[in-house]
Amino acid sequence: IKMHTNCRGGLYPRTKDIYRFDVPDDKVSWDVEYKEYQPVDYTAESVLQQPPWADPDIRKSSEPVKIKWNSLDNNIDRQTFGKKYDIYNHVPRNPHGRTGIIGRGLLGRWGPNHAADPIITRWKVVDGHKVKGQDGKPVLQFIAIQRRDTGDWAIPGGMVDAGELVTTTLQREFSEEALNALNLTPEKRDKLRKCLKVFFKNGKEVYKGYVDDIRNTDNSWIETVAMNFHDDNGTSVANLALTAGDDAVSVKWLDIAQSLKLYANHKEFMKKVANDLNGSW
Ligand code: RP5
Ligand code: MG
Ligand code: MG
Repeated sequence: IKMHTNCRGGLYPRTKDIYRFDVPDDKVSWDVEYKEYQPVDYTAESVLQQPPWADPDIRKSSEPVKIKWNSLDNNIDRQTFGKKYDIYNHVPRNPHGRTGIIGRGLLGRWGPNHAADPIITRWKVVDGHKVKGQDGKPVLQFIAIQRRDTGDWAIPGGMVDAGELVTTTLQREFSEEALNALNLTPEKRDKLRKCLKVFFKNGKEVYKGYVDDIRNTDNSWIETVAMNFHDDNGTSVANLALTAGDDAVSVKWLDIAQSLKLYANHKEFMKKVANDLNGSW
């Protein structure tokens, strides 16, 4: 199990005064005793209001809440891609260790919160020729969005809605964040959906598992499925006009290279993509 770093230390996102309890590297693992550990308890107001994507505050409710941990709970997927998570004090415990904060923070679900990340790639072409990187290999580009919340560049991913197929989430989030589909007329949106349906048929799994996301807590964390959709001759999605939408403020084709700085552990996914397609890194 890899140690998380983004969800440790400092101010919790979108708060003014919620600071994570310090967790040094050697105290991350639950197997190591940490007597002084006094994590802050924080769940955002937007989560406590219990929108459809959020669970009830099970620690505070008077009646016992029946949640099926580590399983498909009606249409909510509470399974992890890793080993089964443990339940401590009635709530799931982050399998990657301490984060300095308990409760759910900005996340709706106790335990895993499932996301999907569509990685759309093409070759970088200038004057009809593929551009080569320092390692002599052709340079790949992917569609990146700038996140409204942190300002970081990232994959246009998003959370899987209850009962939603991951293939649907991948297309929906890409359309919303990189093509601003939410602002299209229903007719145009429908046309777009049909076009994307074909392109999204040939996906390759890049990553499946825990995301080192700044929102993670001791009881709630993000897991994702990252899929690569490659437009090899640049004739399909590579030609779409990009417009940022929803929780994205900008969108553009970014060169895939080792120097990339991306949100969460998205850079790790890009390395895998470069390797899989034999592109420059
Ligand atoms: C990351 O946050 C995932 O990898 C995915 O890209 C994203 C999902 O959250 P939202 O974009 O919906 O905030 O952890
Ligand atoms: Mg979104
Ligand atoms: Mg998103």
